[in-house]
Amino acid sequence: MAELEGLEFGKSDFVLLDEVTMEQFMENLKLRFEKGRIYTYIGEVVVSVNPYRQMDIYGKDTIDAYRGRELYENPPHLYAVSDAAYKAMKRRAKDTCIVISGESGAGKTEASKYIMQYIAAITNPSQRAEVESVKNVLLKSNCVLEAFGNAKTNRNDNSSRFGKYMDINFNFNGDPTGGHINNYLLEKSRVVQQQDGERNFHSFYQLLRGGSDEMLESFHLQNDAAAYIYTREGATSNNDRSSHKAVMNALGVIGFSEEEISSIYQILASILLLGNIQFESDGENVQVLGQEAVKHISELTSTDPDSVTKSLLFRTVATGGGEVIEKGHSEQDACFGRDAFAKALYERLFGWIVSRINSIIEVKDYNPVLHGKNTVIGVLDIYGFEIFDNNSFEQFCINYCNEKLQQLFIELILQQEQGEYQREGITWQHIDYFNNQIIVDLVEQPHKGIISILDEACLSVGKVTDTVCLDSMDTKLSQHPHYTSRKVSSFPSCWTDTSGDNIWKVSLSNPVLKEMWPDGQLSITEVTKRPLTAATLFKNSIVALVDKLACKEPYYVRCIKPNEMKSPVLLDDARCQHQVAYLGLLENVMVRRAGFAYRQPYARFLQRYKMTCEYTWPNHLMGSDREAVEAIVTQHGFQDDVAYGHTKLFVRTPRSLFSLEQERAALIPILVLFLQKVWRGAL
Ligand code: AOV
Ligand code: MG
Repeated sequence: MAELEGLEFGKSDFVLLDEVTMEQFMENLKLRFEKGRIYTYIGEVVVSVNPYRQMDIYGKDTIDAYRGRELYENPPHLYAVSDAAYKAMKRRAKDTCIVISGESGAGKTEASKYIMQYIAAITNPSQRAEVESVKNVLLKSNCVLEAFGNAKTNRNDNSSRFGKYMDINFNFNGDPTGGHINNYLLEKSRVVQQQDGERNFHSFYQLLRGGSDEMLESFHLQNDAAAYIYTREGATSNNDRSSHKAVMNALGVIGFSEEEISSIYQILASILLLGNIQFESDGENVQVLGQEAVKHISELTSTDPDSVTKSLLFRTVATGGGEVIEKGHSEQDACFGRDAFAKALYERLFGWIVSRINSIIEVKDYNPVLHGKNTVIGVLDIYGFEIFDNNSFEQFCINYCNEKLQQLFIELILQQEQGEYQREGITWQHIDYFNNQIIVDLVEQPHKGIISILDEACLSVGKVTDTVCLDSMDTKLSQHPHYTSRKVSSFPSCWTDTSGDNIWKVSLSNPVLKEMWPDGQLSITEVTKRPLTAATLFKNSIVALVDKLACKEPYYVRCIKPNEMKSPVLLDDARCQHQVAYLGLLENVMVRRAGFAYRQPYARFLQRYKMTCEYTWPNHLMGSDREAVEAIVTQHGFQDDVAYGHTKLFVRTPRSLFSLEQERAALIPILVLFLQKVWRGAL
């Protein structure tokens, strides 16, 4: 609200626009971007534009300036909302969450890291060792998860290929005591195939470029990404070398043992070797080409080479009579099985790393009676909305997840406004907005939605093809206003995740692999019972996530990607308008302004503006703060522009406060002069 930086930097809150139009919104966004002001508020929501350059706004001085301050006391910043979430958690014992959204490359992951760094910096002033260690693990976990869960895509060089929700637990002192990470659907298809110009997960290149000669030799690897089918599309870089070091260090700091760390890299190496295995067929029998690789994989995973070969060439099927027989793969099926197995290995490895981190940071020995309420701040950083040349199953899931979060944003922002007006006894005017519930329903409605329709199609008897999937959607959804028929590829296999029905009959002695496959066999899926499809499992996990977020006090960061070129100087109008529109930012401004643009507890308002009124300066003699605030408002003549709530003053138009701010700004130098004279004894 306060124009702390002067108007040459544009308006620090979109609520202050003269008119809420796309033109004015864009003009302000552009002006601020050009002036290096990447953050702007809509009330308590932070709109962030990716600067695509290093900004000098995250240092210790900035952290100190924001620590413990109110939102309007400083220019807009991630730190201000982080502090607001932290204060709500600490002062009011509220569980809060910070939800970061925006499309791929808009700056979500960077924002989530700054938020965590801020929280780490402002907590544990007494430097207690156990709290420092928790903070360290939380911060270092980012480095590890990025290595294994991020990759270069055509939209973002460091794109998150998994969703992450991290809870940070706090004790009654407001110091972190632990945390928990939930991960959502890793894009495992990337392990075996990438689109042109993209890379596999960073971890592979880091190992190949950064692993020591001895390490690579013992893994039977060459330090050349082009030598492996799974990584030959992307090249390694010097960054991979330094990142490898950082990841090894982070794993150690977090508390992974030496054995665990080598197992992780052994599994990565096995996946690379597995990808190079080829098959040949003499028309009848299929053979593995290159027994050497099989031997190396067995060695790295501590398994028996014969059973590895057997698992690559045969699958177990149940006959009509209930007998279980082994059936030879065709060459194509063998390739498919190999890739399915590589994907499963990587997915399990990633899941295992997350659960290992969780076991280290989980809050232990917490006694609520002794320690008071254990409160939580959740930080959500998911994969952003994306459209590729060929959108696949994973994009369907990613984009559905983004729709769900948009739905939550709509509900919570409106709910919050309404709730606040109700609590304070104020009536307000309703605003229309596009409710994307219809899109969410199209995807997830029982029986009628895409997930139900495809579940039914994919689990039916007989051969399920992409055409079968498409036909059943076309038949049932062609009347839906938001449905367009699009060609799909590889849907049935991804959808059910059972296409690689294949149990690797390999007994496990490697302890990490044993933990990854607690059932004792390297089974990709269970063949005995009909499992939930991957799509339904994903939907269930997202529904659970939304429930988790909905019961917390939310804070929002809405990230905008300024251009497609990663340029620090270009703000592409059309691209940004599109994002402003689908993020519902104009509606957000309208809702915020519909009733009352600003609200402030009486005491705070008084503290800030008491100098502008003779009845309140230096102290008021009225019965209550509310009466004192009434005196200020009346003296400045905007009594028709406000409403008095039970604990807060509500101001309808920004203009009123703006004039008050200007008066305050004009008075400050006079006041300073006055105080200086008092100190010098001149008065
Ligand atoms: P994302 O998380 O929103 O995309 P990132 O946070 O990875 O996007 O940001 C993409 C890139 O933009 C980063 O690697 C940085 O180079 C740059 N960047 C973003 N924010 C900042 C900042 N505040 N300061 C400087 N550079 C920044 V995705 O994970 O693809 O949806 O799935
Ligand atoms: Mg990201």
